[in-house]
Formats: sequence, C-alpha cells, structure tokens
Amino acid sequence: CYLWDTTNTTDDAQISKCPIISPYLVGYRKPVINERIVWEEVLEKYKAVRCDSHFQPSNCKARQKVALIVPFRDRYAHLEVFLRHIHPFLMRQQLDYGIYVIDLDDKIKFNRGLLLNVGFIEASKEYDYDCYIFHDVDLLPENDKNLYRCSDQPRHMSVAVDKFAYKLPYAAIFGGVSAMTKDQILFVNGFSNKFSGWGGEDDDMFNRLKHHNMTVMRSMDDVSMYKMLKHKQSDPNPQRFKLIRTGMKRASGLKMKPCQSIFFNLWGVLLLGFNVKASLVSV
Ligand code: BGN
Repeated sequence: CYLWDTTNTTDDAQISKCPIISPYLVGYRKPVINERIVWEEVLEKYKAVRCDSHFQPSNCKARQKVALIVPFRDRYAHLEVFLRHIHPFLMRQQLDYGIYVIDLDDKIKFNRGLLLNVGFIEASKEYDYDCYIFHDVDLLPENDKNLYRCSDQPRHMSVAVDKFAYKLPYAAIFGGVSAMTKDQILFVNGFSNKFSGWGGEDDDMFNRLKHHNMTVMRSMDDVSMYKMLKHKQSDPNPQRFKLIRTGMKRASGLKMKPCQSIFFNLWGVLLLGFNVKASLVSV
C-alpha cells in the first residue's frame, strides 16, 4: 500500500468518466474462503490500495465515491477473508472507494446501529462520499454485477444469502448489506443507537424509511447473491421488539399504522414461509 500523495491525484478535468458498466466485471465467482492468506502476496497484488484502505481507478473518474462501513467485533478471521475478497471486487467495479472498519471498546456491548452511525460520521469527515454501504463482515458478494452504488432510494443489497437458501427471509429485511446516500441517511437521522446486542436496528431503519415515505429498492436475486461466513449466533437483544414498537414514537412523536410496521411484514413471513420472491421489488 502507499500513502496518499496529493501531487499524484488525477486532474478531474483531464480524465473522462468511467463507463456505466465496468469492462472488468466477471459476473458470478465463488468466493475463496479456506485458502491461507499470505499477507505479503495480498499486499503485492493490491498495491493500488492506499494504506488507509482507499482506492481510485487510475484511468477514469469513478461515477460514485463509495464508503463501505463495516461494523466489527472480534472476528479477525472473517475480516481477513472479507478484505481479500472485497478489494478486487470493488476495483473491478471501478469505484472510488474507502473501507471503514468500525470497532467498539470491549467493555461496550455490540451495537451495530451505533457503529454504522460512527462510521458514517467519520467517513464523511474524510472525504466527500456520494454513497455509504453498510456491510456486515461475514457477507461476501458472489457476483460483481451487483453494483455497489446508491440510487435515488435506499437499497437493500444482500437479497439472496446462502444461509437463507438464497431467498429473502422477509420482505422488510434491511440488514446485511444496504446502501444509502448522505441525504437519505440525514433525512431519517441515521440508525438508532439504542439497539445493544443482536437484531432489530435494521428493522427500525426500515420503519424510519417507510415513515419518511422512502421506498427500499432491491436488485434481482440472481445478481445479489452472498455467501455468509460461518459463526456462532450472537446473543439476541431481548429488548428489540419493544424498541422497534416504540421506535417511531421516539423518532418523531408519531405512531406508525400497524400495516406500515415491520410486524406486519413479519406476519408475511409466517404466511408465506421462507419464500418471499425477490426481484426488482420495493417494500
Ligand atoms: C431478523 C432481525 C434482523 C436481522 C434478520 C436477519 C429482529 C427483530 C424482530 C422484530 N430482526 O429477525 O435484525 O437482520 O433477522 O438475520 O430480530
């Protein structure tokens, strides 16, 4: 890796925009997870990545500046596999990107929403990003046609995960990997900081988006495929149901109509089983 040298930056006026679809995409490629990692080789191979985990294509101007925010706790083995997989994946998409791994003091209980908010604020201080992708460290995208960019509505990206038999577990899911612009994040005041322990902060975000009349977008499930790395189940937060129920009241003093809330969508899971079909859907 190399340090950022401002004299070396490409002059925006002299360089043309990267194509909408990068010529380097390879489509589906099974993620490599068991191979031993030799860091010297990785560093040699990806030396275009700066020491601060930032990369820009050298021959064109990326269409979006993307910050990947990765909440983290203890899973170093996952982090190595994830970084080795995601750097070449994002490079092939010709993105101008930075990766932010946000760790929490060991004394504090894991809080995904809080870590994502911190990542958003810190990344924004560093660079003028267009798009923030909130990314679990245990999810590896399998197809590079799953474009890591934002759109005019928030995107849920981990549509088809192998652990869930490549099916959407429920229509309102917003966890795993999701993409939002700065405006979208600020509009809903980010994630809730109140969800300590596993679960619910993503459902609360879904409610916030709904409440602000936004539409969650998804791509086709044959493109949005992910491999989930194996880990033991984290401790669910027993308070999460109550926090979700009262979330909108806290956020705006308003209560949601029952049909708008996650609970309505969870009923959908019970009724439809594990088989909500994902396509270009909005939920
Ligand atoms: C859901 C969790 C999500 C998680 C998905 C996928 C809750 C709240 C229940 C009302 N939601 O069950 O946070 O992303 O599973 O693992 O637990």
